[in-house]
Amino acid sequence: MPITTAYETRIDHVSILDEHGVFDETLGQDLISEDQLPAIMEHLVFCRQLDEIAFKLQRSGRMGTYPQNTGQEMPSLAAALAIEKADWLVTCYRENTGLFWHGLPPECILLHWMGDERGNHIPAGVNATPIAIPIGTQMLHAAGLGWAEKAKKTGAIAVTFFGDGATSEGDFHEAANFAASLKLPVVFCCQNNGWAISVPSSVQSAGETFAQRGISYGMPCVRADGNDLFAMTKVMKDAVARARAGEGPTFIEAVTYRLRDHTTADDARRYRDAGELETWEARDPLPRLRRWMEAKGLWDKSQHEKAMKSGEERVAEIISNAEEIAAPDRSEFFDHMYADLPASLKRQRDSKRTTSLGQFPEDLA
Ligand SMILES: Cc1ncc(C[n+]2csc(CCOP(=O)(O)OP(=O)(O)O)c2C)c(N)n1
Ligand SMILES: [Mg+2]
Repeated sequence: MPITTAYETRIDHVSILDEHGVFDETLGQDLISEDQLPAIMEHLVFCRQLDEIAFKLQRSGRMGTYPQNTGQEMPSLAAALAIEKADWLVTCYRENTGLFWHGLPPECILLHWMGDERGNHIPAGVNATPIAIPIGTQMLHAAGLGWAEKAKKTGAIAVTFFGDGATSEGDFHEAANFAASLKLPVVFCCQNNGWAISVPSSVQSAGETFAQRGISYGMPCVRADGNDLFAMTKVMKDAVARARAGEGPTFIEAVTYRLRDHTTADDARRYRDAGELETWEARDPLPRLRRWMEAKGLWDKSQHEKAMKSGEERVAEIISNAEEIAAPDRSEFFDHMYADLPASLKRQRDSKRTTSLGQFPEDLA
């Protein structure tokens, strides 16, 4: 038989709570405890409030730029629910819900987008990396972290997030190949939100799915409804268990949608169809979860109002913490460059002058 099948595969699509409120009891059973759901909903309400206020801060000149997370809250939150404190979240910039759940102070994110480098100072004990703006770099960091944890035999793993556009970067392919070949404890989660700024995902890749990008590296691949917290939690838990058991990485494609502009420097109305937006607004992950929780008696209007009020107060406090941080001293610029600062730089630090501003007076003597 000259022609045989060299390879065959199948990619599953996982959905548990769909946009019509239908819940798959078999798959959804015991995924997230009912006791935990009210705290999750409070968190989601708070994160969305922060997202909307961050937009307004930028519009009123109090923030440089900001990429809204609205609509994409579930994938990273599911990761945070599925991992342990010692595990790593290695993200790009639409993963606030997961980062905050994993312990990152929200002030860090605001400071980052306000242009304050101290936003990238992750507190000790929070295993997260600074959000990555150069597209794709973080996937390599996740492979490296996974490799280090494996070498140290800690049992900790790394979950990395990236967009559909980022899968076209060489960095993705290097990280995926490295992690799969060495069976590293890493989870690759692609948030396919339909767009890479103005490039639709249909132009980004000729493949039917982004999930299949992991196949060539020998990773199990799965697609899930990225607007369904339960589906995302299931695929994350499965992938985390594989990584933890030493079985190597998994590729997850979370099918979701960016309900706002790419960043505050964008106007998506210029390239995006209003009808498409409307379709995805009906799939908004927050009202979907809220309706289901209300129907199950796990949430009600008064709890929602309370969450909105406490969320507003918390957001206000976080903004004032971020805005009232004392400006850094110029000399701090030198503190992180060298273990032992060379004499010429010590001189610049102490005089607050560079030779380009003219010679030092003592040299003229
Ligand atoms: C290396 C690099 N190239 C280009 C850019 C400019 N840029 C910023 S976001 C973006 C699109 C990213 O799309 P995707 O990966 O789908 O993420 P999304 O913004 O949709 O979440 C581009 C090209 C960048 N930040 N870094
Ligand atoms: Mg995208």
